[in-house]
Amino acid sequence: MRTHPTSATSQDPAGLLGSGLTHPGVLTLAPTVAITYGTYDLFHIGHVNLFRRIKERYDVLVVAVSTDEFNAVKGKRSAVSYADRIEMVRACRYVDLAIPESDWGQKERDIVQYNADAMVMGSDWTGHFDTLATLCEVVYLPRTEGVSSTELKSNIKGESR
Ligand code: C2G
Repeated sequence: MRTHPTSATSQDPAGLLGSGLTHPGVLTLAPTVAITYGTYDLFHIGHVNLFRRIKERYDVLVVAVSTDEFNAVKGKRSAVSYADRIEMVRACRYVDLAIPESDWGQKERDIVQYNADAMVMGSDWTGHFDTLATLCEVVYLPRTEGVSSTELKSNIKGESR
């Protein structure tokens, strides 16, 4: 936890940082902020586990959900629309704020805008975002084995049976 002077408004874009901890003229403990990125197609336990593990380490979780247009750039096509995917992420109790992810370069901007202490991804992205370590902690957490949107899709199509 960081200590922080009371005037935290410019660093509190979503009113997450100031809640209940600030008293005029008193040094406050600013909550720690983590940000993560993904498609979250066919929202599953692997996504939930990642969010839960992040909230076990940080006070505030900001999740950037890839738009359908950005997924096309990533060469991915999701079964569930962006509008529904971000609503499902928002409905997860571990998530404090969900925003759109629309390009590879937005991470640097987001880390500064949300005053993030950490950018966290699952271990399948290990090493991919180390350059962000100049701005904040870069953390790769173990993936949940045995579940993925791709596997779910092929199960549904009955391909694996
Ligand atoms: N994940 C996990 N366990 C699984 C499946 C996924 O921990 N069984 C994690 C991934 O490691 C990732 C997050 O869930 O951190 C979202 O995964 P995807 O929706 O597959 O995200 P992806 O399309 O890889 O997009 O800028 C980064 C990209 O947006 C990542």
